[in-house]
Amino acid sequence: MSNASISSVREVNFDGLVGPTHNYSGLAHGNVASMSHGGLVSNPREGALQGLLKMKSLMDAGYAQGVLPPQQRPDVGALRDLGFSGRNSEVLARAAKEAPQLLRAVCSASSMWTANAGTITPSIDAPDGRVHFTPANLQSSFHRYLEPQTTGRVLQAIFRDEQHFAHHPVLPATPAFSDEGAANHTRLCGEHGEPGVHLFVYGRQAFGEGREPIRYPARQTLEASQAVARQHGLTEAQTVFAQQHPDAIDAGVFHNDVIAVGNGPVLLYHEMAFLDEERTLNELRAKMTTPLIPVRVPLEAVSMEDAVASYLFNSQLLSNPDGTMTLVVPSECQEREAVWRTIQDHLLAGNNPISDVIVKDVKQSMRNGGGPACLRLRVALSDVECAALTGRVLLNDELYDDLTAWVNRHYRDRLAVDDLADPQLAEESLAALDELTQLLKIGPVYPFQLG
Ligand code: SUG
Repeated sequence: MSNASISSVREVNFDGLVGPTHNYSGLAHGNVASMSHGGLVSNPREGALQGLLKMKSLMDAGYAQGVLPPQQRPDVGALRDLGFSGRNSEVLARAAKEAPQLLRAVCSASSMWTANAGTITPSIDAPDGRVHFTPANLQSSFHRYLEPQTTGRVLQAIFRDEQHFAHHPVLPATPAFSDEGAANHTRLCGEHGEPGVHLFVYGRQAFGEGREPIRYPARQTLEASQAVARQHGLTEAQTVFAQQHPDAIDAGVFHNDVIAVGNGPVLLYHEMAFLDEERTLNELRAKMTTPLIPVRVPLEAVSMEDAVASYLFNSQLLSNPDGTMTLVVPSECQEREAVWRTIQDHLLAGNNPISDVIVKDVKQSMRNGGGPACLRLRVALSDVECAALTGRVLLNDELYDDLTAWVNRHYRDRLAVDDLADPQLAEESLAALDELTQLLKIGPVYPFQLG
């Protein structure tokens, strides 16, 4: 049994810090924003500060906020594994000349999107009363396949106490078990401390028959979702597996969190989210112990193009103490009239707990296809579990000031794709990360620190 009491549990959003090599290389196939912004000059400093400001404003509004560090980039070790040798500067120079796509991939700051870091089951739902973690293998693209090892070390460093936290191996990094983590997983419940039902949304079946997208890849398999549920000890009564609509994937919805968001008993979703909407809702209703509150946005209100461009559904839906919920949307939602009107007339004025909206500017991330919800990993924790965290990872004013100063000290305000081979950038990045692990007090997690 869990040692968490219902009222002491709250959701902590762990946002990923934008790393010093944040750039626009157009690496993510099927992610319309990433594909269309490839080649732009990025501003890593602005990206990191935008992320920190989002965290700070949510902390100031009373929500529990955590932070996760970025990864070691450029990943020179990955280039060495692919046959490049010599000093670091030589490896980078050769890769830039002979395989620029590989250099770009090993420089991606994609770990900022911590919704893809892994899947989490809170202790109340797990048979052993511990919080369970599985880092996502992210095998569907090379630049993201480089993340899980460090992600696992970071999660184990922070959620270190074995009495409260259990860590599982990354699923086999092969197409059959393609796993993109919490971006395709939603826990529905009453209060966060009450037992929940886990909605796993997959894009295709590896070993079964079924429809698949034609244009863009389905990144999550049913078999991966089932394996994660098994690792965490979730039963049939606690899980619903639903297929994402293949037409939505083909329209640029590469994760479920680009077209649906849930919190507590509320499921806010677009008509095109699920292949079998009725069966999905009915199964959720049958398994949940509290009434489901579906908030459906029809195609006639928000087109697929508007949904993908505005990232309306990549909002955070946060619980307030009075039972209402706040929707945290990217500023792109204000720029699309139909979307803004839907927020005002359909969501805020509708018969549901959503009572207000916060608009955040996370444009540096949005241009790579990452909105407010992509930037955070949700972990429901009791007070006791929060107290068992290792490191200085829960945001307060002092940590915010320290991180802001750290970004201003180390980050460039301009990074073009051609700058990625600059050996100086690699050195700057390592110096920044070394300082960061000390600042966060999480110990060594990066390959260069582990020798
Ligand atoms: O995997 N973009 C990410 C965006 C992930 C958004 N996450 C969620 N929806 N949860 C991706 O497509 C682009 C990186 C680049 O081009 O450097 C990128 O990987």
